[in-house]
Amino acid sequence: MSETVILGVEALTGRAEAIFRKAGLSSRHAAALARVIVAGERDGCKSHGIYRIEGCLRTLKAGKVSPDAEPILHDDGSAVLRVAAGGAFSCTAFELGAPVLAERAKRLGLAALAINDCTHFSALWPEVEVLTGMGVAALAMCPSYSTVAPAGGSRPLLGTNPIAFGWPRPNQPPYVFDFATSVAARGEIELHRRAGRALPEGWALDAEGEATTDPEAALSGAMLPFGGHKGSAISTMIELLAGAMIGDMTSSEALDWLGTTALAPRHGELILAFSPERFAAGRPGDPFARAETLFEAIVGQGARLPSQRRFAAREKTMAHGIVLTAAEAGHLDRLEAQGLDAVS
Ligand code: NDP
Ligand code: PYC
Repeated sequence: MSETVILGVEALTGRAEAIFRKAGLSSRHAAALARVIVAGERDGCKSHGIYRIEGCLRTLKAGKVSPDAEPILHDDGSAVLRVAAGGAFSCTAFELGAPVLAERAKRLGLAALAINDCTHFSALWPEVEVLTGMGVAALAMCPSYSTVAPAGGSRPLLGTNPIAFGWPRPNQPPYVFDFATSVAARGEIELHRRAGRALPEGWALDAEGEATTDPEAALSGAMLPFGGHKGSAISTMIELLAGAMIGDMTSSEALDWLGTTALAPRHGELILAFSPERFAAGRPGDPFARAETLFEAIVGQGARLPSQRRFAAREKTMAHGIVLTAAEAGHLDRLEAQGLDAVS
């Protein structure tokens, strides 16, 4: 086998979708899942790319996610929208709620979408990008399952709890950041383990609470929050807003329910959308023009904007295809051929 295999975005999406359909997912869920996973590969975000297919299949096989529940939108006309995901993957629930959320934010200035009872394993930037594409600023967050020690602690309690923000920019890609509130996403630790690479210092503790650079020890120990007490507090806020407040599971409850971190976690998600025009109305200056001044000043110092690397990766893969290693391509072949039998 050659060292690498190159696939177009459409071809890889088709293959991922076929794997999910063969595993029993409805066409709607299979297509939405394939899109978000291939977007990760396309944008050079390996921690939420095709390696996640296996975890999705494991979760399906364990009966911990519905293959076909249809999301249901609950809209009482207020600023608070809900989508009940019915225990299925989150992507279709988001796709159903997003246009209504954007419309409501434009009408009221600010609106929120709570997604309940979903299995959520994906990056958040695909979601905030959809919303910026609809002309609103967006802030998305969700818990995960307990794998991160609070600052000053030594045992898993918080999740890797991602938070993402997007700001629409005229005639160019949006300003987007998206990160785990742990030093790195858990997916990064798993990728280090698979590659036999040591972790950078400061990412994790072992099961005895000692600092470790061994990915195995980190996976059975505790990850650390980014920025010490600051990341720990933001992560706690996410447990409160996107867990307790929306009546869904916190990371610790999600782990109790699932019983393992080998499967994708079930919990809720909170997405806020803002209309910059509505907030700025009657005040001096155009918010979008003022944002551009800020971005230019950042870049003017030689710094880069978040997502700049991702957008560059996207441009490259859209032109030249997605490069998979021989191991990744072989893994995909195996999942395609064996379906749920390929996973334990
Ligand atoms: P990274 O640390 O890789 O990146 C975080 C953000 O910072 C990105 O927007 C990135 O942009 C930006 N960035 C990185 N370096 C710089 C720089 N030098 N200057 C300016 N901006 C920079 O992300 P994480 O490992 O923390 O998270 C990876 C993904 O994991 C996220 O997409 C997150 O949603 C996902 N995740 C999902 C979870 C879930 O439960 N669903 C749980 C935890 C994480 P760029 O991409 O361009 O480098
Ligand atoms: O990478 O930390 C992570 C993660 C947890 C759940 C989905 N992704």
